[in-house]
Amino acid sequence: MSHLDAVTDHATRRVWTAEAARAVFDMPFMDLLFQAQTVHRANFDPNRIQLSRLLSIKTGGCPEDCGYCSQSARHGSTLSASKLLEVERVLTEARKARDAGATRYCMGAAWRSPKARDMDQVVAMIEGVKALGMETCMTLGMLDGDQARRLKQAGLDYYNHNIDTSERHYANVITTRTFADRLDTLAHVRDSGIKVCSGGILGLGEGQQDRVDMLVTLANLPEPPESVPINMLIPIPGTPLADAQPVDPIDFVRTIATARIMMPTSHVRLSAGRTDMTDEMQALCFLAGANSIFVGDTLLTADNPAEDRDMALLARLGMQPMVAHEHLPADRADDRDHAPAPRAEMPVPILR
Ligand code: SAM
Ligand code: DTB
Ligand code: SF4
Repeated sequence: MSHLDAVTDHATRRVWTAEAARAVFDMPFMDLLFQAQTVHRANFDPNRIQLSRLLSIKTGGCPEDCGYCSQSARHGSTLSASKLLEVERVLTEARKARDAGATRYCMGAAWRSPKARDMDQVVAMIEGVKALGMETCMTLGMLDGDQARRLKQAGLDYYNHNIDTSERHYANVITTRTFADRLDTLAHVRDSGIKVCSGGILGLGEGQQDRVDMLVTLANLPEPPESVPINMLIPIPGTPLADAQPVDPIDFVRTIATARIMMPTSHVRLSAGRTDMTDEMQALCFLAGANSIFVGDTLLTADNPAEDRDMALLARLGMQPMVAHEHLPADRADDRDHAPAPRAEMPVPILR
């Protein structure tokens, strides 16, 4: 995309009101899915999916009190804390993930924010994983501007930092930092030139409007995130949300579809919680516009579907993995081994 295109795109981009977003979320389910799939096809090949792999590079002992998390030292979860992994160990794991078909390697640390003494090791991990030909992503907690620039210099492609829920509901889930802190880090990441990965979790005791408002915040950022992970809470024994009310699967699919319509060119990732979803629910999420998943038996600390089960599902659905750096619609102009997706007009739902 040229600079002029970027400016035009920004100038013409729709600013979402909570009311307009809620009207999308509340559409009859069939209209919502049809519209989401149409927007999806206008921007992506609907039969391709981006595969990311996660590794916890520093597990447990986190000083934050996120009510959903196994890694907070403030809850009664049984997880024991470990030190930052050696670079070689990370690269061995990344090589295995690449050989199994993952194109993006996401490294997560249970930190409030990275310490100065850890930065050299983190930088070496980014450089090493990049040298394997994979896209790199990190999620290390809050960053200041200098830290974001350092990670960018090392070659980091994406930084994951979720807003998790609406501003209204945030303090019911996390008290050791604010929603505004999250937005500050996202601004540092964006300003440094690293691509933004930001989304949230459903099942934190939020209402329908909180789900919609979370998407409004993401879609109305100065630039929407390139990646939007939508997680379904994995209830962790010992955490305050261990017994939270499960999410209605239809509401989960509605949230994915609304994210697709509001952020047409972003990758929407069907993230945590897939072990508790049927194949049919996952297929509905893909129909609603999700086009990325985490593969591999473990997320950070919790289970993910077995790799052979995922590959069988993708094969049954006729879905092909994307290649590394195939993430923005503009990329599709490149000579790829697939035909470009047809451009479709936005349908007008007929309401009687
Ligand atoms: N410490 C860093 C931070 O919070 O930004 C990075 C790691 S943190 C585990 C990454 C994200 O995983 C969280 O923001 C949250 O959205 C998601 N997550 C954590 N625990 C989860 C759970 N039990 N179920 C679903 N998603 C979860
Ligand atoms: C995201 O939105 N989900 C991933 C990734 N970003 C870092 C993490 C999911 C964590 C699930 C719980 C666990 O494994 O502990
Ligand atoms: Fe720490 Fe991140 Fe877990 Fe919150 S989500 S407790 S910041 S590891």
